[in-house]
Amino acid sequence: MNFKCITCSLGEIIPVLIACFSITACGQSESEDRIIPLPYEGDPGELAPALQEERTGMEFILVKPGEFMMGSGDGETGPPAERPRHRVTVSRPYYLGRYEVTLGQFQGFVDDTGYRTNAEDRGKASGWDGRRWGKKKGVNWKNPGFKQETDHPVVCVSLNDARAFCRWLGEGYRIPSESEWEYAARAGTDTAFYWGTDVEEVCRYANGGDQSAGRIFAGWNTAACDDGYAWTAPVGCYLPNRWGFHNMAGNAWEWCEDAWHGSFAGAPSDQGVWGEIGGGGRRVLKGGSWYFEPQDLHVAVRNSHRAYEATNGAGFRVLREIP
Ligand SMILES: [Ca+2]
Ligand SMILES: [Ca+2]
Repeated sequence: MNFKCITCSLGEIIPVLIACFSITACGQSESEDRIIPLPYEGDPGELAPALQEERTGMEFILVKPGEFMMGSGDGETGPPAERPRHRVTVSRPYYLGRYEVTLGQFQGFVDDTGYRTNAEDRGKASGWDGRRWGKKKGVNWKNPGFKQETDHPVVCVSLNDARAFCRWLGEGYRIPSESEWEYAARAGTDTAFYWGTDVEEVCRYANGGDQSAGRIFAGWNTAACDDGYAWTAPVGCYLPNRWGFHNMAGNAWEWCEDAWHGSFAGAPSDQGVWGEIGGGGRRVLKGGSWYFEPQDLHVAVRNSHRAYEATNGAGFRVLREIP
């Protein structure tokens, strides 16, 4: 395991996990052999609280069963798409990535397989270029329109691309359902933000539209604080939620498998995907992105794109099932 430290604008030195790649042939199914339990002194018969995927260095945190209230509450400003708030029971434990998938991890997948993303095949992706929003020719994960390091979240990846990355990791890896995602993001909280109700704390927990962005992008309604990054930031550069997940708010939108519905009316009360798995219509994205105004980085925020669409604000996080 390799670590490096970066200096955030917050003035802190924070260790950031760097991917370690030992490339194996495409299509090999070695996921069980590649899993390394992280140090754990508990009962050997218990599920380890965290695992590491050896080839990529990705860390996964155990999410235990429970119940939660999904969507925006009565006192919150969320739109109709985040309502009605409804109870969801999570009956099956799972592991979820501690961080968004990084540019370096996605590079390892492409190096191993020769995979071409939807944005590369289509010759374009959508996003903000510093002056306007829209589709941009030549924009893709290698060239999102701004500088990234290998420990930033990969962006300009479609849901199809994210699914392909999961297949490469092996059996049991997949994109989470929206309820699995929001349960982990809330981490036992029921407030608008997973750090509480104070929007002024946003720069401690999330990379959103802040003073760094406001100095570059004229007219942005930014947070009063400075998180140090106008575009994407290294994963893990901000405080985690109570269960240890980083960047569930901001940095990059994260794909979920659920088909898009304009409200939660009729939503499932379990952790299953709402709609068929693998569909190509509009699918859900969660968590907001680096360009978001602070109040919009609340935990219930949701958006949608078609499964082939890519933007420079969206990436993904991986779930690992427990057999
Ligand atoms: Ca920022
Ligand atoms: Ca995120």
